[in-house]
Amino acid sequence: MSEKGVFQKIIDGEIPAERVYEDEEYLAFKDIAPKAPVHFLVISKKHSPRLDEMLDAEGPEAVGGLMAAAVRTARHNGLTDYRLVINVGPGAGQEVFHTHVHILAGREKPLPVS
Ligand code: DGP
Repeated sequence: MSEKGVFQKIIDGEIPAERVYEDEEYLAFKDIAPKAPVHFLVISKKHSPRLDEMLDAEGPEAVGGLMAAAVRTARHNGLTDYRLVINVGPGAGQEVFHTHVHILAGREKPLPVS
């Protein structure tokens, strides 16, 4: 078993995060280094390292479920216009290997997240 990752520690309450949405399967919290006035991260509580591996291991329902959780997070926080970003792999800027969706809002053109 590999060492517990930072997002798993957030799920388990071992490190603090400002939670903005949560249900049985998903958790969303504020990014520690926001790239826009609103910058949330949405994760599944079931760990998968990256989006392509999530698809292979769990199927398209898991990918769709994560995207739906991102939309619910946006709605829950009163957002109507926002950008969703998923970095897949280190070459694309992925630094945390627990698949996550960035929600960026509050700026006309949010900066890239890597
Ligand atoms: P990515 O580059 O796509 O893997 O994005 C990882 C994001 O995770 C990055 O924007 C910063 C954020 N992040 C890293 N560590 C923590 C943490 O301990 N708490 C919170 N809230 N966010 C974190």
